[in-house]
Amino acid sequence: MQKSELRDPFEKARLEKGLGAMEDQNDPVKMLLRHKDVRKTAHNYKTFQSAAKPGRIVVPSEVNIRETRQIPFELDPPVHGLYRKLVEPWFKRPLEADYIKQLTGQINDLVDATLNKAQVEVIEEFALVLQSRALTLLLNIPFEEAEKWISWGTHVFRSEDSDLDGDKANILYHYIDEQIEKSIANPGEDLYSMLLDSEVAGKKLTKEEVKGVMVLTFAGGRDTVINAITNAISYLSEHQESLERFRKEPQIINNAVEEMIRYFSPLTQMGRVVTEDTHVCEYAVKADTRVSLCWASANRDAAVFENANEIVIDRKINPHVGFGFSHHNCLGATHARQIMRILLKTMAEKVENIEVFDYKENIENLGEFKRKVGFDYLNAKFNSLIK
Ligand code: EMZ
Repeated sequence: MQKSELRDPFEKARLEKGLGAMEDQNDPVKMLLRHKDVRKTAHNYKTFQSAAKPGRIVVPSEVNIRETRQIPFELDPPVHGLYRKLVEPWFKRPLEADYIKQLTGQINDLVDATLNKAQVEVIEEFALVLQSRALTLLLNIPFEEAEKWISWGTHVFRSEDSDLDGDKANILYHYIDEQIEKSIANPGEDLYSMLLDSEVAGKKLTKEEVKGVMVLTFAGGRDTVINAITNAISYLSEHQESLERFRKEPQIINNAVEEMIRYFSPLTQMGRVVTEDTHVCEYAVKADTRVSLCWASANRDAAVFENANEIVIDRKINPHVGFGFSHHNCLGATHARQIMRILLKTMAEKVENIEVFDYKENIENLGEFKRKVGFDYLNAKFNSLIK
């Protein structure tokens, strides 16, 4: 078994029933496993809603540690569209030349500082640092602020002993409240100030709504981006030839990023709350229960992907749902894609190979399934191309 392999635990259930099941804090989840069903259900926001009690569509549910509604993620159309339209241009800034230049600079510096170090713990010393620094660009705030976020660790709601750590969540909520007050007192060019200055349907956003966008921005792109980076490093450690290919054929890097997102599926699933008695895959589901759209399973569906359990580094047709699907597709995807593209390019330019010394897999317990989503730690050395 290769250490970079992410096995597909859903195959049998996907083929036989199309459905899986898991318990979660007395609010069970029926998991949709087929690509077709996941996409169809993502479209049907009337029967499968996101605008339920804040935290309930997340698996594991965050209802006990969060009251703030994440926006636009926990809204349904048509209201969802009004907020999405407001934030969308901001979250497309990663396409701008200056943003790319700054992100490239950050990633170059970090890879340079990591090259030839005897040992690097890839999550804490590389992926978390990269994610946090890049987030300063997305928020358009000073680079130094990243130090604070790095000190929070890899997940804003999870700690080593608990999947749902209320104390940890409070650190983030207080921090965001403080930043909102600072931006009110002293508006700038940052995301907080832009939101505070915006209107939806002729009304200024409330502080609670601004907080909702900010909590999503901090929480949604943290462990997901960290998993994507760490899994990519692990993959490259076993596929030196891919680094070589990126050097010779940089045009395949964009395909490689999509393929990695498909294969890694950094976010396993996302829930919906059922609004009326209905059926999924011929099984009855009751109103006010939960289903989930299991992106990780859909992304290995052999009905859609040839050689679904392999990374085909230049895969051309790739309708993956790693960034979700339909109107809720990932708001941060443009930023995440740029991080991954620049990372692969920079690694190819500077790194000959990666040695992994030891590692521990991060396994999610999902009822009948166990899924590796990344690592708890990964100790490695990046050997430089130019000696
Ligand atoms: C939520 C979620 C969003 C949730 C796209 O995913 O990501 C999770 O990591 C957070 O815990 O609150 O933001």
